[in-house]
Amino acid sequence: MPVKAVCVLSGDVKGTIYFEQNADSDAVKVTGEVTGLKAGNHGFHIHEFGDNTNGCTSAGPHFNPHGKEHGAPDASVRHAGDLGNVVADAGGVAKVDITDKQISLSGPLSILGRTVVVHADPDDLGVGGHELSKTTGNAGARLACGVIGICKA
Ligand SMILES: [Cu+2]
Ligand SMILES: [Zn+2]
Repeated sequence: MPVKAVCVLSGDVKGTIYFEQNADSDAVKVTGEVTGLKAGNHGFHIHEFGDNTNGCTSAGPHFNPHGKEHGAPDASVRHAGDLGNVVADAGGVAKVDITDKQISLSGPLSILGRTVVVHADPDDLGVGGHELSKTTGNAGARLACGVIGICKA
């Protein structure tokens, strides 16, 4: 049986993100849609805490169980939560279709109970040369967030 999870993003920017992982697989499939964005790239991460008491701020930093620097999804040095960018079209809609092996829906790398954050700006994937590149990708404000919860398999 696969494990499935869902995250509802709310705010001016909205979306629903689905997560699915087969029992025998180390890959998590991340799909869904985000609307209400400015066209272009927007940082898309798993942040450490499933705490939205003070809005998206209380979700804390990027999920980083290995104590690494921020990076691109395909880089060897990255936070587990670094899923890169989603790309919004001219209508402000970003389709999400990511497969990632550094996150999981069970065990020590589990993202259940953590938060998805969509940012105002592009994630520079750690190579932008900004003082924030190696921690946040300089992705700017947190436009929308939501806690990742278990859903019916
Ligand atoms: Cu983020
Ligand atoms: Zn990161």
